Amino acid sequence: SLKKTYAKRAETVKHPLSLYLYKLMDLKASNLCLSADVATARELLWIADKVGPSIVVLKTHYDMVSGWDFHPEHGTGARLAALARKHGFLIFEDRKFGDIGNTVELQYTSGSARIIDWAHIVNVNMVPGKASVTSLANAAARWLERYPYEVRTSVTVGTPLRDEDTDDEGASGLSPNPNAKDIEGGSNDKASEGRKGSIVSVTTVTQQYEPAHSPRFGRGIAEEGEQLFAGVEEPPLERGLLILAQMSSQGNFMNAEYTKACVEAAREHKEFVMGFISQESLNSEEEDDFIHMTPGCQLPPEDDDMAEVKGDGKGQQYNTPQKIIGIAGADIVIVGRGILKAGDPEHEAERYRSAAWKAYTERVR
Ligand code: UP6
Repeated sequence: SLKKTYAKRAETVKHPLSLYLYKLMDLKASNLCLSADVATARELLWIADKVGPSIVVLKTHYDMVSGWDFHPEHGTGARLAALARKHGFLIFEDRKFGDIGNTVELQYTSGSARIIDWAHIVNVNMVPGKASVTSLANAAARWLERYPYEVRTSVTVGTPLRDEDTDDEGASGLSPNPNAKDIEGGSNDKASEGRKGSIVSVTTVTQQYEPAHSPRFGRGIAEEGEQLFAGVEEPPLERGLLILAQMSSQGNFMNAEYTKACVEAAREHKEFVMGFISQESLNSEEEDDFIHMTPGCQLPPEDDDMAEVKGDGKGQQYNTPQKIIGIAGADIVIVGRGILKAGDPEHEAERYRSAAWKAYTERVR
């Protein structure tokens, strides 16, 4: 199954959000997740907009971000959700829930952050037992049911906008530009071949909802005039979970037996569990199609590609995209400081995207 393309997997996968993600990956020629570990909400929104075209998932740790605005309609979560619609990526809050079922449920759905409202994906540290997975699954199902009226947005796609036109922050009165170009990945770059998709502006949006409920952010609701990534539909409302089955850190306690229990829990909750945070592919049974996202990823510096990638001196261990995707068989690389600490994060994100995509194309060839 390591030979199967993302497009092929999209044809059979059951989880609606995984289906959406596979489509995005295929369309953007990207299997890159940015771990947006920045200090302020301002930087978070800035980096999400800059790196958005190169990634399919944006990973957050909302609790390390200062100035996070909790306002449901125009706070940080809402603004991230709008950027996710504009560039075509999913938001993954790396909360690593790890408590009794009742507590994780409340941490997921309540409090100031109301994570479930803006994060398409969350993850769980299953140390307290499988009940934490069941509870999060139930919470997500209830959340979905609370909006049975379904906000239907019908989007008439307008003229594609040029990339440059979207740079300006306050540019919501964007002038449609007929000379639109596709999001490019460098024309002489082999790994970016076949990338499609561009940003368009929404011209018509119809929303219907019961008067008792106001439309909430984070549920893929676009507004008139908003910029949208064209090529795939908006993400489904279903939420997804990743189980933390293996860690990248030195001397961690997640042994083989623990990892096996994580796979079992995933198989028991296929309607909610999309896959794993792991260091390798854990799909074994014929029908398994879990998605694997792997942190602990860096490339050697551009000017010294023979340099070894090691750790950060604080327990983190790094592997290259080639090793993670090509050899270990994971699907998405998660990169934080490798991109964030670079002089030009936008350029560096493209370098990681291209390397990880190359490892994938070589694997499925
Ligand atoms: N992360 C790991 N290893 C794991 C699980 N999660 O590093 O096993 C998370 C960290 C951080 C990111 O919390 O947000 O992935 C890695 O960042 P880095 O690329 O800067 O090391």
